[in-house]
Amino acid sequence: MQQSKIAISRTETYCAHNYHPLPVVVSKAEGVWVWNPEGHRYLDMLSSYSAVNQGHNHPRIRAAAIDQLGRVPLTSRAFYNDRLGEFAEKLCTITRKDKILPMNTGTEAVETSLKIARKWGHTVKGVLENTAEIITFENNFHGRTISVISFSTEVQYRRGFGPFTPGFVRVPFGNIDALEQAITSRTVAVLVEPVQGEGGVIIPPDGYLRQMRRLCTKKQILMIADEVQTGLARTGRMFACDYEDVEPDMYVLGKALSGGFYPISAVAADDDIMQVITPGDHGSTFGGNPLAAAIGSTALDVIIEEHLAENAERMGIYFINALRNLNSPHVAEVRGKGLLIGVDIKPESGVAMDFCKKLMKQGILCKDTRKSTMRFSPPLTITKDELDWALERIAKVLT
Ligand code: IF1
Repeated sequence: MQQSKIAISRTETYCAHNYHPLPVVVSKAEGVWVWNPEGHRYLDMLSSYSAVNQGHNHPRIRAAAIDQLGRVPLTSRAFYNDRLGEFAEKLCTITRKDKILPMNTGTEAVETSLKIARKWGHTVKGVLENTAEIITFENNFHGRTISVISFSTEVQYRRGFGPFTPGFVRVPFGNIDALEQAITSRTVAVLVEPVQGEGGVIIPPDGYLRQMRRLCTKKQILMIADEVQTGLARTGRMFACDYEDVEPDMYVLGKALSGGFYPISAVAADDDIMQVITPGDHGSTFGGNPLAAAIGSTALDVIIEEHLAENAERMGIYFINALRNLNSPHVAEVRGKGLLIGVDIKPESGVAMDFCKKLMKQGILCKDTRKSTMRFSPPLTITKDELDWALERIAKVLT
């Protein structure tokens, strides 16, 4: 435990306490498995918050990264590079959009989509400058910047960080009438997570996204789908919107866009929207760099060629049914879509973190959210045998 203890104490001494991690140190990772410095193996059922859908350290993505590192990692967008075009074309094909705007973190891509929506509202829809409104949902999570937490409903994410950015309206998630009533002549967009991840794996009623799509089309409002966490096969389809055959006006992507090797994010939209951005309007030092493009291009290949969406759907159904069949006295509800799964712990049984700590002792890593929900989101490469290995241990803790 010596090396782990040293790693933890140095991190606590020299790193801001903006997280309270489980007391486990990961020093090696491959596929669904991670190891601590002392050689203990754990099954990772968080997947770095869905950034390693392809499994940790995927060899093909690693090879692409190493190859590009030997050429040129960063050029800035002041010049072209020979990798971005290929990555952009591949992502346009997958999203069925005309263009992408490459950024680095998910939050940056969310901010980018908000800027595009506001500029589209002012220049195309004709909303008076500085009056644009964007509708968001209670229990949302879209990142940590000041504008994004301006529309968060989580007290802790906002406490002490004001004043907040105006122009955002919040309505209950899943209620189409509340959404319709919140629309005004100044509304330019709706920002939605097709499944609310941090909110506790909240799945909206069937047809909700389709109704939202119809309403946005009718009212000339942009539908922005934040698929940073639900996208790229996590819920059993390439995008969670695919379950309802909904085409949002903008996709916001991140996390698994790199397979966990590098911060890569992007906004995808058609020309009639993306054309509002002209040279110099927006950007970032690392956005669209050749290393990110090389990694992202291969990360997308892996998702498609290894049929990760199909596996996520099949394994998700198996896993959810097995969790329900445990009939645990501590579990109030098991819900999920693909391998984005939430298990609600009954208040009388304690908080979800208590069970995450017990699972860690059994060699399984997962995370709680909103105190009462355990979140299971293993890499989408997981096999039935690996799930059975996990279920044996989860049964010990939950029954
Ligand atoms: C943390 C949550 C998950 C996201 C959606 C944008 C972003 C995220 C739907 C921003 C990021 C991460 C952030 C991380 C923990 C994790 C998380 F618990 F915070 F909400 F996954 F559920 N849209 N989610 O889920 O992307 O800037 O982080 O790349 O902040 O603690 P990012």
